[in-house]
Amino acid sequence: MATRRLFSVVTLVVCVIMTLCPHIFLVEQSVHAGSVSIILTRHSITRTYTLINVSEYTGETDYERIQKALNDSTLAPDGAVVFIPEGTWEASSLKAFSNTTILGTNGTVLRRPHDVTGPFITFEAQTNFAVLNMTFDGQNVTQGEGIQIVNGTDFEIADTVFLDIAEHAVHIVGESRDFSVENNVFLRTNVAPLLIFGFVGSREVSGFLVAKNTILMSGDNGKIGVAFASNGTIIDNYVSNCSYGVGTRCVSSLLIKNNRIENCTAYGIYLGTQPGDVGSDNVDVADNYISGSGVGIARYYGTGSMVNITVRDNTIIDSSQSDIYADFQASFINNTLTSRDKTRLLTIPVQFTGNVDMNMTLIIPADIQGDGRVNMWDVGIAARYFGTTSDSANWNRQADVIQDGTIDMKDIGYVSRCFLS
Ligand SMILES: [Ca+2]
Repeated sequence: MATRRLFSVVTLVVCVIMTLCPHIFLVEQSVHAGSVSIILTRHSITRTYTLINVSEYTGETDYERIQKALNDSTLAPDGAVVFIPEGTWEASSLKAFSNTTILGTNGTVLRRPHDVTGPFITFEAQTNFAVLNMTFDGQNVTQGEGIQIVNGTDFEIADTVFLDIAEHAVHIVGESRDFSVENNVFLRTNVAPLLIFGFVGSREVSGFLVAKNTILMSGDNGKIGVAFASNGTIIDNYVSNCSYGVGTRCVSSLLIKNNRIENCTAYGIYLGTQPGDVGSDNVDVADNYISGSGVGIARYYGTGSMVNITVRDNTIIDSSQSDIYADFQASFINNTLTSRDKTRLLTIPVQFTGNVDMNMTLIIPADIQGDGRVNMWDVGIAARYFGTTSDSANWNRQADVIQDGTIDMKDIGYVSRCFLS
């Protein structure tokens, strides 16, 4: 009880409702009379949290007031909700702790002081925490990060707005596990605004959900980035007018599904691996809509192994260069693309079937002759141009099925395999 008097706080009961959905949803934004309702679905038990209202703390700066409240959260017997009321608070470089939910209301703005570059909030080696319903205004301070989480477990970033943050608005690194980043808005946030990054050479970040986020107008390396990570889902996000939609490096057991990616200048989705990486495996890219990219989907960089990669049921259209730039082995199945001309096979895919252009005509790269089938005629044409290059006077671009500028055994091999299969 002495602890509670110290806080000058209200004890409240947080309703916990079990569902299969592993997220927290804020269902009521007002905090008054000791009642806050949070449906906390990551846990299956009812918990009593201590409410700590930052407005009850004094200090010379907003930073001091908020940090005092966060420090007191460590004394709460069963965890705390640190509530930051409506208004603009100038604070950055805050440290936050386990068993703490930082909760704003509509109109709670945390604004970075112009001369401070540290992350707004850092959680380091903490567990069971959340940031909900906040707005972070980075004021474009160079190198300023948003929320930085190092080796965190069991946490949630949701219903939060990130504005004008120079780099890594949400930065989750190290061995972080079991978390979700959901229903946030990122506006003019550059340099990988939503970045999940484990240790180079391993995949220690694991067990994550990135869902229903919106990332807009982030033209300097703006993207959802996931690297050295495993067992994750990136679903139902909207990325528009950024550099990339979703970028990955060295991932395992990742589902990239039902995202809408529009007008990203470089790549809609890339699956990079670079020397020294352990490569990527078991990546399922499904049901995404990618429009107006430079390149719709590609490896983009690296030579690490890629195993069991599937690109299926996506709509990838109106890319300025290629919708599919297949510089990696994968199964490309049932995708809708702009046209065959926007389909570039740079290596032999495991499978390329059921893909159609916008007229619903099957795209069959091995059909050199163009009669809708792959047969001996196509093998014959490839053989006739064997050894020619794009510099040759009699160059036949259609016969360069594996589009590397040379008609060689790769082309004949691929056409033969399509013919025989
Ligand atoms: Ca070729």
